[in-house]
Amino acid sequence: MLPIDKRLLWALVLWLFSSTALAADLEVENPRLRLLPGDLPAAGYYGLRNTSDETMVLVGAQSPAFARVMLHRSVEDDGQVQMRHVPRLVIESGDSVDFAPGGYHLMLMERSRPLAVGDEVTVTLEFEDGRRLPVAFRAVSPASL
Ligand SMILES: [Cu+2]
Repeated sequence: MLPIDKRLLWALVLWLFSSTALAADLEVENPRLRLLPGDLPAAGYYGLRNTSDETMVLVGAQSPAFARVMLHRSVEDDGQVQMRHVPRLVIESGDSVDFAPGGYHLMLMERSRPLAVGDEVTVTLEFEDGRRLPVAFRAVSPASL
């Protein structure tokens, strides 16, 4: 037997198991980050499919490149488009949600470093059951959307 701390080994096995299980349970399509000039908030768009047999509840996200990340939805109210904070987004088994202009989006505020078109930014999606899904977003210009 190798002199490895058993608890450490066990933690590693659990971590490997949980991260591969999550990757198999959710599919992320075309993750992209729309950059606006200056320190205006960036918007995160992607498709998210729940391929597991459980209901998944998205409750937030965070990124090392931004101080704050929120789940938003653009809604039209009396002819005016407004953004609302979405505290919980339920995705039933087999369903998918499209984060796209004019609907659901991630709002990423207060950059912690300068960003340019083409940069890769990690955004970690957070689920109600404590699961975390890191996703690599590509920064794009608003004109490309
Ligand atoms: Cu927003």
